[in-house]
Amino acid sequence: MALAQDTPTRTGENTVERNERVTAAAHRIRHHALNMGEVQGQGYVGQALGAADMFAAVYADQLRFRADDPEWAGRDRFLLSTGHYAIGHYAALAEAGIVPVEELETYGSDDSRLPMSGMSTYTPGMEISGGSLGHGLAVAVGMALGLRHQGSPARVYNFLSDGELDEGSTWEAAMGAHHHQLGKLTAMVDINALQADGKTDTVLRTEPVTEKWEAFGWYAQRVDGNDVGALLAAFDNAAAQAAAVGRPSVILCDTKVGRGVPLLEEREKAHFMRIEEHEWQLCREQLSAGFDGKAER
Ligand SMILES: Cc1ncc(C[n+]2csc(CCOP(=O)(O)OP(=O)(O)O)c2C)c(N)n1
Ligand SMILES: [Mg+2]
Repeated sequence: MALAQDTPTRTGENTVERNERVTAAAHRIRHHALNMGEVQGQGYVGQALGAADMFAAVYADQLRFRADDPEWAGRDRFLLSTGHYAIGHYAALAEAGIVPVEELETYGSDDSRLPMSGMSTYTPGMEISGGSLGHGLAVAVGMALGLRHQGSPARVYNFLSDGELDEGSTWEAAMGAHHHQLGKLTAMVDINALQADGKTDTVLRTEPVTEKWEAFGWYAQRVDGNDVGALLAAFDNAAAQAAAVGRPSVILCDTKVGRGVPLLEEREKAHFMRIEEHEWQLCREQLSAGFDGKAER
């Protein structure tokens, strides 16, 4: 069983080993994402690369799940509100052993279990259908309440985008989570400073983001979302400082669209990328060179 686990903590692992293990998982997630993107020749590849470290921190370190039983009642729930980030999530599910790696090449094809936008009815491990932005946190709040009612120890994670902070429903849910003292709820926001219509601060200015979440009663941390060590430390802090007192946590992650592939990091039209046939191999080479420390950054 690949990374399947009932308890995320690996005994005997030191901080360096933990960081290296999760960083390697993030690297494989990025490779999977490029391979999936190539199937269609285009897509939300930049988001998957940007958020790969977040997906890796969750799937390789935090979540309790059983790869051979994705609906195991005791599992932690990971809710992807941003259906268009499905490439990143499928790559993480493959890394976790929930979806076979070979299946990734069916991405977006007819009859595939991996549609272009995340849908719970199609994909094992996909808890919600998330294409309509701004709903994931409310579902996560309801799920966390329901699990608590059942006496379940399971935790709930919601992955949001910075565009979802434009939605009033996100903030209503944030108030509800605080009101109900949902200490087992963790939100992760991918602040890639980008939305479909342009840069986030030109579409709708949401800063100062950390202070807003704090004002809503959450334990809020802002980290470099492409720094695995910082992400893992933030999860540790959240568990130590918020969960025990019944306070929901949010980890605000500054990420770079296309991270790890310089060719894509520089793209102007980054929300939905079209990548030429000859560029995919170059992308993979740049990714590997960066990981092996051969690229100049
Ligand atoms: C309720 C809702 N409104 C509008 C859209 C159309 N839409 C799809 S992606 C997107 C951008 C949202 O921002 P973000 O998720 O931060 O974009 P990214 O970082 O992926 O570029 C929008 C407006 C949608 N899916 N749902
Ligand atoms: Mg965004």
